[in-house]
Amino acid sequence: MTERCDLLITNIHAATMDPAIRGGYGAVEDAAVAVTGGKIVWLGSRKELPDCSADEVVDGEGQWLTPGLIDCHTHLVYGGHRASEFARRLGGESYEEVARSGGGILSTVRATRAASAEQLYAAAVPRLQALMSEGVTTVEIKSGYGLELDTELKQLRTARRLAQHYPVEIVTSCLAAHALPPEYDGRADEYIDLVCERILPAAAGEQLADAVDMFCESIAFSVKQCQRVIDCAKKLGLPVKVHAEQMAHTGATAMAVKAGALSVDHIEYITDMDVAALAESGTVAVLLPGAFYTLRETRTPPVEKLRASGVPMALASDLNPGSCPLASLRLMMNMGCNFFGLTPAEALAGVTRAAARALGLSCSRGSLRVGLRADMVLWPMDTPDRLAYEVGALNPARVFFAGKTVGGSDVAAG
Ligand code: DI6
Ligand code: FE
Repeated sequence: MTERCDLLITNIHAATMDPAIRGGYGAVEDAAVAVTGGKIVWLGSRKELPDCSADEVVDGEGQWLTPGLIDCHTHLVYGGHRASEFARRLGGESYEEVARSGGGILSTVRATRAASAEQLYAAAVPRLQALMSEGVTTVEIKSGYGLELDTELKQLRTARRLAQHYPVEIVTSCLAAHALPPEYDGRADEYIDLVCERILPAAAGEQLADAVDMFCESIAFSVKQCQRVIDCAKKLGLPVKVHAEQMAHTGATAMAVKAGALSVDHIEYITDMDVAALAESGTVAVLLPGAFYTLRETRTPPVEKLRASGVPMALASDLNPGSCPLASLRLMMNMGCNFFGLTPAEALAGVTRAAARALGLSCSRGSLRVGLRADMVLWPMDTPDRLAYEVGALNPARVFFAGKTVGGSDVAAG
């Protein structure tokens, strides 16, 4: 480290989430962190901190510093809401029944097509702000409520625009293969032609998509159709992610692993063979307990087997108007423990290190290590176990985005 740095944070405990440091949190107690040019340039025990001066010094007052949280799976740009569908489901109809009767995703497609770019943006802002207030510094946002060229691009442009106005990184996925639009009823293969020949090339051409996602499920697209989407993404040079085995086993995970997908998401119905295939791959298992909870599912993903096989497990909100209208990644950490049996340390790894990997971004974020971007959160707590344990009152004291303070109660207090 040079003697001068932009920011020095001392008197903290660091939950680095660095697997090279022992213990689930990669904890360094009584630590200091130095930042220059938006990146971490030194991190270690405060006693070993070299002589240096800093433009800004923050006394962490014995609080814990974690990596910025990463929500690696959201659908947070959409029009309208589905409160009436919530009532129908409470009355006993299933998610699939509502979807098959023209509600569900297609109801949001109608509202998203009808919304202006301005309206879409305005509706997305409070959802993004809710995540950011919890220390989220990177958010993945999917399209998938347009299902035709213009609206898919409108959604992706809205996601990009959010990043221009808020101190957060937005990563986009084109999910044009989310549902069959009504105008293609009975012609799913022809819709996949449209996705591969028009929508994905246009999204890639305008650099609006960082990845390609698809919904491989009986109410959406078959493995064969999804394979065509994967082939197209590969030609365009885009990585893929797959909504897999959420409601039944379809073979989506095997397909995704073979394609070298970044992640398989949901995976309540994966088999032992799928777990073994994931363990051999670089593909991350993304767990979405909020959708499990909202749909009142009973089948949980096989966390013990995933853990025993060493498959990295990310946790995300799946924030969307149907299966998870819950804009809280902290709540997902709590649900990941209570419903799926994650440990609190696994829950934090799930929204940091593993989430970065699920986005193909582990070279730049997801843990506190020299060389990574200084996306960090200072929490007023005496143990990081509290992050998954409690929700609502334990909030960031300070949020750093690329080394700049962008939020937290310390800032609000002035
Ligand atoms: N799986 C989900 O959980 C969301 N999409 C998907 O493919 C649900 C989207 C919605 O109901 O609007
Ligand atoms: Fe989803």
